[in-house]
Amino acid sequence: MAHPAEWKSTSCILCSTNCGLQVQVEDGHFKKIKGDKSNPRSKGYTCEKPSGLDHYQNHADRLTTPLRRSEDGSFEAIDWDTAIREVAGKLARIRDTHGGSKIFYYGGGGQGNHLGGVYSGATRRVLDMRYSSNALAQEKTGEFWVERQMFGGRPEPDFEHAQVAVFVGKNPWHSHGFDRARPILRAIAKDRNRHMIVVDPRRTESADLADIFLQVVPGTDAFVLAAMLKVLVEEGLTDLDFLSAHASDGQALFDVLSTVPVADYCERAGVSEELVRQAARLIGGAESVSVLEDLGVEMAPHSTLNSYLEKLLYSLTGHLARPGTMNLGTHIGKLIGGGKDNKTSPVGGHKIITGLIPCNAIPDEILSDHPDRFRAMFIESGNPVHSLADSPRMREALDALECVVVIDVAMTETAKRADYILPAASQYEKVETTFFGGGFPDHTFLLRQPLFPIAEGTLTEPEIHSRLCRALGAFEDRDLATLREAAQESVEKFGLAFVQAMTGEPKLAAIMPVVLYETLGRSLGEGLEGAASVWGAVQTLAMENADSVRRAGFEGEGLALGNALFRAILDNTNGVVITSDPYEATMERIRTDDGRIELVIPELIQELADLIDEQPPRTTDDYPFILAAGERRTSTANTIFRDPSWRRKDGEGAMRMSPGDAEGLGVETGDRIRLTTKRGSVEAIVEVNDTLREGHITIPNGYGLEYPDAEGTRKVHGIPPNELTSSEDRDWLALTPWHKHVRARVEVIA
Ligand SMILES: Nc1nc2c(c(=O)[nH]1)N[C@H]1C(S)=C(S)[C@@H](COP(=O)(O)OP(=O)(O)OC[C@H]3O[C@@H](n4cnc5c(=O)[nH]c(N)nc54)[C@H](O)[C@@H]3O)O[C@H]1N2
Ligand SMILES: Nc1nc2c(c(=O)[nH]1)N[C@H]1C(S)=C(S)[C@@H](COP(=O)(O)OP(=O)(O)OC[C@H]3O[C@@H](n4cnc5c(=O)[nH]c(N)nc54)[C@H](O)[C@@H]3O)O[C@H]1N2
Ligand code: SF4
Ligand SMILES: [Mo]
Repeated sequence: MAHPAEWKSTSCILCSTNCGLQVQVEDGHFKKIKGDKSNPRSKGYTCEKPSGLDHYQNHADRLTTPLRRSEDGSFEAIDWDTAIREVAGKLARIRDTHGGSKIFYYGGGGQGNHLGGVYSGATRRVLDMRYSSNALAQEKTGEFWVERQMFGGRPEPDFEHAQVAVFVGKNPWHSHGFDRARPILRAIAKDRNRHMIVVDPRRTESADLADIFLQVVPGTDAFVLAAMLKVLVEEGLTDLDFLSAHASDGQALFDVLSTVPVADYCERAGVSEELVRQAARLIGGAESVSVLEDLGVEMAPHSTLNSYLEKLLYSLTGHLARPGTMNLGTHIGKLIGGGKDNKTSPVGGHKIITGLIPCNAIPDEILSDHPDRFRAMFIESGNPVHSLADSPRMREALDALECVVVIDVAMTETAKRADYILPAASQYEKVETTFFGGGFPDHTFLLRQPLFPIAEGTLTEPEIHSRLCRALGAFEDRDLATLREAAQESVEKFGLAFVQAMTGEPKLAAIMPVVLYETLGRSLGEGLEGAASVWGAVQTLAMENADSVRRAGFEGEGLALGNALFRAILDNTNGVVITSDPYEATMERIRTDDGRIELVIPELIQELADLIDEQPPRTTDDYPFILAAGERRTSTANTIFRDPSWRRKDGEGAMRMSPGDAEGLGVETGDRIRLTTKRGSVEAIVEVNDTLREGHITIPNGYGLEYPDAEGTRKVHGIPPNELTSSEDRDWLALTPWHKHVRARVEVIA
């Protein structure tokens, strides 16, 4: 008789919110998946997508052995010892000949796996790899740059309590981006005292719930946002008391805003001036406002300027540091490099923001005869050939490198170009977590524990990095004896010994995450070794935010406080509140030079002033459409699912087009068309869709992966969006690609 399977806690890995899940597993498969009501963040909520998670855990493209490229270009299976020895040898040779800065690191995590990136820190130090990047540097670095200047931190919205919710180029119904998005959107829509404003060229599922929907001409958000800010100033809706108490002198900004022609800018953006004024009045008059921007304005013209104007909406109206407004919370772990934003890329001289080289610059930093060009690339948990702009050029760049090493779970478009592929255990076969958005006033954290045994032939990232560091001569077992002994005794003993080692032994300090893994990690129990770096992260958190940690109910001084937190994280597999803050903490966390919100960013004020000379739209006779290349839909989850059979509908990923445009071309839903940009041309299937403006077309993200079909023939399923994009259409400051704004042509296939 079968006994009832056990429910285990974990979380979804398909988007940044990482909703809590309860699952049953059997024979290496997910059997049942449901929302976890005891998860403090998601409280039982999930969307429709995690039901497909077995397609991530089990699929035909899982890697099961290290692979090495042979002379004839094919891959041959090699054992782990050979793989580690050769990878370490090759990369060390490049470091010793040309310098470690010529080895470029990319990736480090997806939506729900950020520990691999932490452990890579050790390998990077040993190889002296100075430059790195990841997908954030093709979406969020412009926003980060603005936030650093204005606040010295990253304010997060509180839509659960906001009276007015504003979404700019963001469709939370499908893309989420905050906990329990759909119930919260519905609650706002139902409540007559609460309001939603959506700025989007498409009448999205979120826009359908909005009180004010500004259906902008694609790429004109800067005009709309400038007009709203002008109305706020003109109609006396800014919060002068707040500004005089907390903000810098904004005269240079107000001078430019005073010249904004509201009616004219609304006309250029294709929206009603009256609606724009109403939206500004709602924001100015509300008790609380939260605002969220995303790819619709970041991957479009005036990307960084849009981020600045969006942040001015809530800053000028004083919507910070209260429930329902924008707040600055605590952070655990690191997704971005530290340091000041004053470095530039070695070849192109492009701004490195939050430690990340702009993704759009990567090919140019390789395909050059500049002495400082990158000569090797170490890629981990990222698929840049598929996900960065201009896939053909990215392939060319990878092929030009002396050595490409990829750590992944799957044979991806990127792995296919590698010299060595190191297969990783899946995200449900090891301890993992996300460092994305923790929440305010309560910051929750969930450490996922393994659900399945590690797949045969694979290793976890901490183990891979540890072996690489060892092969590179960074440590030997005898260096770790004292720490291992201490760890066997207790976490407390270990903590003291570790602090001593980190201050007294620079050799070990350089590879801190791997030392943690090899010492504390080995004492945590089988399968939990990778949790060791979380101990380091919580100690940092507890040191920097002791009061916040205590308010969450933890006790102790110094290391003891962090140890208490670490234990709670190991014990509470459905998540735990790690810090708790009063709203005043937000103002104290503003880390600009003078502790005041900086209203003036000179580079962007100039761009704002220059808008006056720009006449949208940006289409041409050859390319009369604006294509948004990479729309989030119910059938997309980046490239986390490779097996196309996870999709219940929209199998090919249709190109959406307005009824008017379809009629003009004489096409109907299901017809095939040819979609062409200056960079590439693909066939697509049409979906006539009345949520689009005329002249605007969209294709989904995450499609176009190669995967065996029913007969076992490898085939590309749907459109790989970046065969159509180019890396030169981009923001001047952060180099963010304009994926939502690709000029295109559509032709009927006879
Ligand atoms: N289902 C699903 N959810 C996901 C993901 C996924 O792949 N699938 N990916 C996750 C990731 S990595 C991210 S970064 C987020 C992204 O989340 P979002 O940014 O919300 O997703 P998108 O659909 O790419 O773009 C948002 C909106 O921008 C609009 N837009 C296009 N052009 C313009 C414009 O010129 N102006 C304005 N104002 N809007 C415009 C689009 O119509 C769309 O509704 O989603 C996350 N969530
Ligand atoms: N044209 C266009 N391009 C876009 C977008 C768009 O809207 N339009 N969106 C962009 C955005 S916002 C983002 S965030 C990127 C996302 O693009 P990527 O950063 O490339 O991210 P993912 O698709 O999440 O893929 C991450 C990789 O991690 C691998 N992986 C999964 N689990 C593990 C694991 O446990 N260990 C290891 N080592 N690897 C693992 C997967 O197989 C996959 O290869 O795409 C971007 N590309
Ligand atoms: S909202 Fe995101 S994290 Fe939550 S269940 Fe859906 S895909 Fe998973
Ligand atoms: Mo993203």
